[in-house]
Amino acid sequence: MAFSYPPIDEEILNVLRNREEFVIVGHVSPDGDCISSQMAMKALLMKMGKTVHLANAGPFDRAEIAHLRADFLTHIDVDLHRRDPVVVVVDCSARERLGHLAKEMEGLTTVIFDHHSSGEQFGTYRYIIPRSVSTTLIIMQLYKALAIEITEEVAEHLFFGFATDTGFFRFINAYRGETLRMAAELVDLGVSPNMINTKMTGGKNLSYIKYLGKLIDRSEPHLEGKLMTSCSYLSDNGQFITTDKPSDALYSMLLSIKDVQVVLFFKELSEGTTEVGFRASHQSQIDVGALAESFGGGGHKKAAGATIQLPIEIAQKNLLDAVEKLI
Ligand SMILES: [Mn+2]
Repeated sequence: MAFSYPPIDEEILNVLRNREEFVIVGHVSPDGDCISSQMAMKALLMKMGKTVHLANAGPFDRAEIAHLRADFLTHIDVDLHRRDPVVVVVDCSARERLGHLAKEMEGLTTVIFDHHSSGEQFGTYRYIIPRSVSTTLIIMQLYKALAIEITEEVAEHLFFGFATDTGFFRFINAYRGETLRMAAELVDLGVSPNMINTKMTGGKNLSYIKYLGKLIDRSEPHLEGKLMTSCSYLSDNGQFITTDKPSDALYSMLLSIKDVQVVLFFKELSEGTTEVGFRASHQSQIDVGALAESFGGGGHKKAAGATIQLPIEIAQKNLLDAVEKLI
């Protein structure tokens, strides 16, 4: 029952070995795992002597990654496309989650490294391991397969993505010793979990904490307390720094309420556009990844997201109806 990573196809390794120019792409609204995977993949290809570009449609609105914005292209322009680079997609298996870059990379050889289970398959080559707790640990397999040394800097990227997606070890299940052994290997390469935790959780503004308080204040139970919702409105933008997302803290607080199975967080992006965050409790049978997918989004069984082209009140009503059918 213990899990281990399957070998990476020789075909994929050969594309990385034989081609010269690469664009590494991640999903929109990148998180720690996405950005760290992009950085670690860049370091790997640089070590192999390749020409490498990073691209992400953004926005870089999470505090822990905001300082990296300048390292990323926002477009694959015509000149770059003409040189026929290989596109390496990390932490994303649904084309829609690439934003405008999806269209810009059409016609290029595409290799996907990911751990999301939802979404319609795309790409020329794929190494998708839904049981991997983070995409960075998939990139770590690639370092091993290509026998490239993991430097301390790369180890930090790999650990950072792992720490983000496991809620700092909290979401790891039984029989997953391989994950802890890989984390231990990274710590022995010089990573300080203590320092990574400070990087992930520290440095916040007071306004962020007050915004979190507001979101908790607006939370409401539905379906006899099995569903909790909260929402963020356009009018919050003037009052709080809403670009620092307190959603992870919000989810863990609302999921800690007795009997809660699903948490939905609605964020009004514009008059007619609503971003929805989905979380399911550990005990819940509901697959929020599939639910998000039915609204044009995607993700995992326990955590997912979707952007819906409807006003926030209507998006809320539609989601409530959908969850009621599942509970
Ligand atoms: Mn991830």
